[in-house]
Amino acid sequence: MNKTKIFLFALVTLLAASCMRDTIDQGALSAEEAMVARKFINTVDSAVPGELIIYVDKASVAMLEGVGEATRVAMTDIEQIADEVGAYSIEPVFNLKVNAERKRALGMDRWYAVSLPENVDLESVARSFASLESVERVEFNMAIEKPSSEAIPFDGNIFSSTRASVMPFNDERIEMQWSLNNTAEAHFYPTVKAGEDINVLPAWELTTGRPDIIVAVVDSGVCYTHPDLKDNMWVNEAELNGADGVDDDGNGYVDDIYGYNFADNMGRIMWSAKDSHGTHVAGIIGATSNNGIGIAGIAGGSGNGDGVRIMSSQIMSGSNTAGVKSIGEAIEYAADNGASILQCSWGFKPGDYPSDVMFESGSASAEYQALQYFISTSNCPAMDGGLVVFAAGNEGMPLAGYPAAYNDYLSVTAFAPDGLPTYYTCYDKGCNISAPGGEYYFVGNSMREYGCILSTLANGDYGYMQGTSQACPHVSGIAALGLSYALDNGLNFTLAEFKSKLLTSVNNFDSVLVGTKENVGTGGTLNLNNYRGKMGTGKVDTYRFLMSLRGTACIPVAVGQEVIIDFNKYMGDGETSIKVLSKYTISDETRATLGIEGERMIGDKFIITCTKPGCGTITVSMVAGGTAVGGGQLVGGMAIEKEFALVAREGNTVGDSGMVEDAAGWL
Ligand SMILES: [Ca+2]
Ligand SMILES: [Ca+2]
Ligand SMILES: [Ca+2]
Repeated sequence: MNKTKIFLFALVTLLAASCMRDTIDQGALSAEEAMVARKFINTVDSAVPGELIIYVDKASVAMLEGVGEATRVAMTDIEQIADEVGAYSIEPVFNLKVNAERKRALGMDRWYAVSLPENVDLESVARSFASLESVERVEFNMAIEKPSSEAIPFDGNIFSSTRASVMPFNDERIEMQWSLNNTAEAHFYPTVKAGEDINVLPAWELTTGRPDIIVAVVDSGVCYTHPDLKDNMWVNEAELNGADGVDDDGNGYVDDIYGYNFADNMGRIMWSAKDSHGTHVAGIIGATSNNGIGIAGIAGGSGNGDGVRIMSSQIMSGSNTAGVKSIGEAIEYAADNGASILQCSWGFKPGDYPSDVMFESGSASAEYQALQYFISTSNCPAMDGGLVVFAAGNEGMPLAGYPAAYNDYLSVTAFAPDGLPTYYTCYDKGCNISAPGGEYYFVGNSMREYGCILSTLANGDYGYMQGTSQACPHVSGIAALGLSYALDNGLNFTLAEFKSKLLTSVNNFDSVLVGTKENVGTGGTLNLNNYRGKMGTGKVDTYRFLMSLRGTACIPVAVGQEVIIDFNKYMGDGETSIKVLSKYTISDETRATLGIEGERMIGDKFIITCTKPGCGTITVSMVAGGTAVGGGQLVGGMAIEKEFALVAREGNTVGDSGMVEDAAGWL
């Protein structure tokens, strides 16, 4: 990229006589030392050698930006330190060529990266900078933990089954995607359970995505030539049709056609067969659906070029993993170039969290600053802001990773085809919602992969992976469908509303968290009680989410049981002044889908049996105000109709009174 670099050596001769000072003031008072220590965002332990990030005061920004101007005679105290420690350059972390005004208002212009010889004592240099009044924070450029990208290649097995008739798309391998529609077929997993999926089939009848919704996959490079991804890639047309080596669209990045490669600092997105993590994640969200090949993406369209678009914001490349600085830039890039969902299946090592002091004082780090910038950027008219989705982490710890654990981002835990927690998923603190992440199982000594998630690989083929890295893009894909549906219907939400609707459109998790799970993945045993109330609000449900965006209450119904529905429960505070009439409509389609039997109204209670799992709607007539509808000169209530969604699942329970009890996730 063409960032203005401040080359310090240019000033060295000018200011050769400038006073040298001790880089470490050995005689400092302990109060001063404490002041310096408070400026440290993280520890030196995982720092990338030769790199340091500093957050400077406003006055210093003006001076540092003035470097190189002819009238400039003095060196800032920051430059003096940099000079003393032999720094090569000080350059702004963020890209002020785009949206500079907003970035300055947020203080993003105050982050600088200092490039140093690799052999300097970074901690001591950091202390020198921190001792300056003009430096408010110092951050070591820690690298993220490279997630496992081991995939088991697709083995050619497609289990023909009854599922074929219900899957709406013609993708060759859609049969193997249990997370889209789990019908409890044992070849996926020994203790597989029906309905433990994301309930996307009925949602696809409402929307399959939109090409104006952009999801940034912040990960290793997305293989944009993959036959099942190439049609759903975000494309920077100006660069595609522009000149090599030229920043044709002036966004600060040269040749960024499908995104930008921050790991290698170049426009070209890179991948290798062994480096499929980002490609796998991308396929779950946006593999082209209904194109006759491979798999279906959650928001991959209907085969008519109408899927959501994937932007590759690359932060890992082979053995290269980006540090804080490049990650900040990658997130900023996504915001500046149109993404409204940030897909993040990565995190820092548990020991690399910013200190508790930083959490408590609300002090930002460079990556936090970038994430907050993404959140505050609206690139889709259906949502005010950007949605950040993180994988909770695979350490099996009762704490989400960092930055996933921050309150502002969704952090996704992983469940297996049995609807129980996976052996690896993080849970508890900082975790928000659960989605299918998949799990291996063993038959004797041989490992079976069908319980994992099948998606695209960087060699142009397909393969299975497991992890919260796979659960996370399920939520990103569902969010992308939600934005598509909202745009289709002219709806607009604040980011808080959108997140709230997503987090409450879930199926109950806690009801199955009793006893133990014999761990098919590792041979160990999970105590399920440990996970109660700790897997997030519940298991994400795509159809419920779209209904929630539409403002239609979802009523869970147990399959094969007669249930009594009290619509009054869904009237909000209007219950006492709204009378439910014995009049309703159910479409033939809903009747057929749910296999409805024995339906009748008794008073204002509705009795129904759904013999098949599925979703449909019922419209009920009511009188608002009074007991009867008025008409002509008659004084009376107003006739209104209200739509409800019936969600019939095997897992739904009914209470003693026959009332549906599954309260979690109701609107
Ligand atoms: Ca460009
Ligand atoms: Ca170009
Ligand atoms: Ca496909």
